[in-house]
Amino acid sequence: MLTQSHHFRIEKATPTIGAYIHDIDLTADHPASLYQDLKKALSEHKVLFFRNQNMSDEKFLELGHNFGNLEIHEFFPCPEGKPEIQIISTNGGRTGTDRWHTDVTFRPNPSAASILRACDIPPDGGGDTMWLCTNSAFEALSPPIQELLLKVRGIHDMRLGMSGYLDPDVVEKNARENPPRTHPAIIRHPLTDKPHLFINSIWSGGFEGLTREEGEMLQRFLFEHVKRPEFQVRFRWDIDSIAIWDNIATQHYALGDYQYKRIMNRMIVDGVVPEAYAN
Ligand SMILES: O=C(O)CCC(=O)C(=O)O
Ligand SMILES: [Fe+2]
Repeated sequence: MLTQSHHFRIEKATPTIGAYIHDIDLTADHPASLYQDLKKALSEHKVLFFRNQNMSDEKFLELGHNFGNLEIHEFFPCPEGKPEIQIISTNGGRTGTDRWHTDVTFRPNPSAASILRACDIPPDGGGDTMWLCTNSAFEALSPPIQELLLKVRGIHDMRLGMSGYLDPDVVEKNARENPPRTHPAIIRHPLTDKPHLFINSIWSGGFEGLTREEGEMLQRFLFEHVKRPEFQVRFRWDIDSIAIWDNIATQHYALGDYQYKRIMNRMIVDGVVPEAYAN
């Protein structure tokens, strides 16, 4: 059943994932029912795209607070006095986020949602972001592989994701505060109850109970499997575009195909400890 709202218009981006939200000004004051409708649309479409949303940092924070409690992130700078906003500034090439991932799965309770705003983007294109649906990725696996994955927990390790991208001292300090932990390989989405593949190519480091060789083989297969275009959507940014994604239900990939200072602002909304789909 497709969510309809009298507050805005929804246009699906693909049959699987993504929706453009039209006729909405996120800087205006809105009733709680509008945010309820947006959250429903987010559960259904997994990533929502908005254009022409010119706003101050204060308005951006207000938007974030309407989605939940905002978290502070370990490694990004923030605007003066606004620790809940991360400034993600890149110049293209290997940025570290040009790998399929779910944000902060090294945490006990990875974020429920992320909100990203384009502040400056390459003028001639490039720097698109892609998302994939981890429920579709799970459903496309054959039943014996699903059964295996339903029984195991994946290891998530901050050190694996950050090594080579950040100053080694920063990696060490953060890794000490965030030791490796496990999450079920297939989680139950807390809002939709659907099964989602919860292994990603930035933070995942094998499986509890499998040998290293078995884990590496299974992971390599899953990292390839999620790359099927049928699971994905790609968004071309304009300045003042916003994307809001359900972090648990998706993975994303920021393309590094530009040579320009690209500046994004992001907020992350706190989530719950993921539960196994089958328990
Ligand atoms: O810069 C982007 O498009 C996305 C970067 C990213 O991985 C994130 O914001 O979590
Ligand atoms: Fe990310």
